[in-house]
Amino acid sequence: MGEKWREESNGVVVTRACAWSPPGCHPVGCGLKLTTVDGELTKVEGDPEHPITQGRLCPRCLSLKEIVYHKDRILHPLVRDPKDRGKDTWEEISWDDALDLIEMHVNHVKEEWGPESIIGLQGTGREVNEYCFGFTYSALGSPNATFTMSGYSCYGPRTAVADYIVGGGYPELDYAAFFPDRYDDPRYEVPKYIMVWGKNPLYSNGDGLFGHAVIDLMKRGTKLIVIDPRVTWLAAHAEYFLQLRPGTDAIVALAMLNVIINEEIYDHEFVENWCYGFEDLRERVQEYPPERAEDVSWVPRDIIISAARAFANSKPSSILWGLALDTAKNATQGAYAVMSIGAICGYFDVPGGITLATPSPYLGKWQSNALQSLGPELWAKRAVDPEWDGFRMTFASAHPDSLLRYGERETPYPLRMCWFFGTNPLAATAYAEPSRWYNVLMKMEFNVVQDIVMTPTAMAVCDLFLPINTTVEHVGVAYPHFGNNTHMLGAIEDVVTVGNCKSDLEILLWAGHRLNPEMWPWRTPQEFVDDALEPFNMTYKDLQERVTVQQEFHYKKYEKGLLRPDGEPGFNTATGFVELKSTIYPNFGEDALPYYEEPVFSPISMPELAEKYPLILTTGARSIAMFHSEHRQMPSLRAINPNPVVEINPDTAAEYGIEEGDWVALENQYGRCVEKAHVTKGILPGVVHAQHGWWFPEQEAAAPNLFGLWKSDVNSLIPNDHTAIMGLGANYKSTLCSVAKVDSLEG
Ligand SMILES: Nc1nc2c(c(=O)[nH]1)N[C@H]1C(S)=C(S)[C@@H](COP(=O)(O)OP(=O)(O)OC[C@H]3O[C@@H](n4cnc5c(=O)[nH]c(N)nc54)[C@H](O)[C@@H]3O)O[C@H]1N2
Ligand SMILES: Nc1nc2c(c(=O)[nH]1)N[C@H]1C(S)=C(S)[C@@H](COP(=O)(O)OP(=O)(O)OC[C@H]3O[C@@H](n4cnc5c(=O)[nH]c(N)nc54)[C@H](O)[C@@H]3O)O[C@H]1N2
Ligand code: SF4
Ligand SMILES: [Mo]
Repeated sequence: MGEKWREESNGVVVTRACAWSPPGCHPVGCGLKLTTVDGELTKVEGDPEHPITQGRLCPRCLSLKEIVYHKDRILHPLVRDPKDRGKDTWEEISWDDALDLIEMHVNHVKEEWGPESIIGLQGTGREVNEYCFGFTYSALGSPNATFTMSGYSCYGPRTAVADYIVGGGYPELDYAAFFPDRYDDPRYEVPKYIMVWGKNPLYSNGDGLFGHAVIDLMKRGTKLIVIDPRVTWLAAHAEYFLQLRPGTDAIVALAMLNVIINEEIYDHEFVENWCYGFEDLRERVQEYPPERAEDVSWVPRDIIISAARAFANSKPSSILWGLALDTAKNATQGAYAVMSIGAICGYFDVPGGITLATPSPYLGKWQSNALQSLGPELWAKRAVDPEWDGFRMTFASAHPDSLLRYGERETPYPLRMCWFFGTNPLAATAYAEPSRWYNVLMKMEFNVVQDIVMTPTAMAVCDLFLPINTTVEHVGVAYPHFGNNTHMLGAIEDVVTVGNCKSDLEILLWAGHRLNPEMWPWRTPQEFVDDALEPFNMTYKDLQERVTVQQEFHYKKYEKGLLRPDGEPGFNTATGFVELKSTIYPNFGEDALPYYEEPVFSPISMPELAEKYPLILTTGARSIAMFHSEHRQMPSLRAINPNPVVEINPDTAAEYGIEEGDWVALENQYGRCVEKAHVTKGILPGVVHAQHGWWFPEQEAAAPNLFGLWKSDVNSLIPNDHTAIMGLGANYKSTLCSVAKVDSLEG
């Protein structure tokens, strides 16, 4: 230990820093050692002194140099006449002129239609997301900022469950991330089991979790229970593998609860002292014996029973819950059932269990001031359909599916300007049924995008392109779980400069200064970050010198009055207990207890449709080489994943005359897409898994091709408007399709 944050010798400078975005990643804040010579990045290595990643990096950071200096990067602001959308007629413009244009259009749309006609759209949890809602509220003056996945179905359902049921930040695997000595800290205990539920952390490192920690723990004796329709690496190394039909998670979880409750192997003391509604839950789970779960989910009852027993009888154990729980229609019920398992086994906030947290003060004050600046009248105009009170009460955000409908119907008000903050949603990423969004976006007066490369979304519908710099070109702070369970803060560094690119924050500061100077007083990103770090008695400079600062942590916070704002013991829920029976859900027209609901489109819910589209389609399991639609230009990464891949079981492939490497068309009542078949026993017969986010930067940019946007667009098969009652959940990982061999990608 003890290496300095920066060392220089003979003109070679080595800087230790943390990564976030761009290129895309969640705030894992992995440790980088960046070598620069004469202002040029010459080497990227893992930082062995980083407390969490300890020198390890995934291929995307290892190939950072390719991205930083890639020829496709946009190096100057670009503008195009809105009449020319889809044409490659971009022209360079100065930053000042770009800001003039923004000011003009924002003012015009506000005067003509009202500020609510401006919308701010974010994608996944990149750094810009921390600023873009506040910017939409306090600079653009609109209440309509949102994350554009149908049913807000990434992280949203899980955080709603965390808030309402658990009342303790985002519950996360305890991997000793808070402790300098990590696994050797005397307070820590290695989990006996980790239940990996609908997550593939080795590839995804989602939301701030360093996924490789699971392997660290396996080396120390942890065993796995994996719930996934595909045989991932972790599934192949699991003690129990529950290979389920996509979209049936809730029934598997309810059957595990059934076993744990009926066999009396739950933590009686925790349930008695800290849980509300246990008897009601006991009654509810009687409806879900393992036999019924087997029929529905295809997981053999014996495996459900043995996995439930192993988990409950092995203290401490933990749960990693992933995106597959969000991207189901009854997301808030599936995730609820899964967290209830953790609760009744007594694994919350114990060493080696499931960590809970209170919100991090980083940026909190600024975000809340920005929201307040809107005023109640404008806030009331936020696009959220009336039946989605659950959403309205939970998220300081517009609802993406409501916004789409407002845009389509032009009522109660039209949408006229869009600002894309780090999202490429037409490219089979955030949007379901993307062509519907395309039509709405084409009606806008003016669309602005901040990105690093020309994307299909920018080429199709944007008028002003603001080029941003990468994670090694600007100052910032990485903080895992976006403040919901933050084990460390990490310094993002500006070690090189490329072109005339600016950081997201710098652009927003400039634009904010023009549009609402009172709310945007900061002159530089560093000033802004210094202010945000004030609650930590730290400046950016202090963080830079320390590189990472681990946060303090206490186990069993519920016993010590550390979870609730009133300082009383208990959980930060309405009752003060973990709510095994929710006191809030019924207010939103939702059942107070977890239940199972078939996916909207499945052989059981739609047997006639399934005759035409007989296969179950799950999508978007992460590729290690790609972050959603990103990285398709990078030679080292494209070599790992050169084509869009659809995984098919050998039996299913034989039935349809498909062989390894064939191009195949997937089709359903919503749309069609072409991908390359990978025939593998790693997926259940009758189920196919298709990659998402595909476009082809090497193809023609201009419309109608738009970098091949619509060719491998699996999201054109995913329905919108099918969220659950609370407005949370969607169908990205469970719908129906047919498969047929075609000649080529063009097929
Ligand atoms: N490399 C890389 N990393 C990423 C991203 C990326 O694009 N690339 N994206 C980031 C984002 S935004 C997110 S949200 C996270 C998500 O990361 P994760 O939470 O890990 O989610 P996925 O990788 O989408 O899916 C995880 C697993 O769910 C399985 N699965 C599919 N359908 C079902 C189902 O119905 N039930 C169950 N139980 N399992 C199912 C898949 O087979 C897959 O193995 O990753 C983040 N990290
Ligand atoms: N079928 C299917 N579709 C899915 C999923 C699935 O599992 N299946 N997963 C979904 C999930 S969980 C999510 S979160 C969405 C994600 O959806 P999006 O976030 O829209 O994903 P991307 O297409 O990668 O868009 C990100 C864009 O922002 C740029 N970018 C990267 N970092 C930054 C940054 O720091 N600042 C700025 N300004 N730009 C940046 C990138 O170059 C890229 O063009 O996709 C969803 N789509
Ligand atoms: S998860 Fe991978 S891409 Fe993301 S910061 Fe860590 S090493 Fe980099
Ligand atoms: Mo996501």
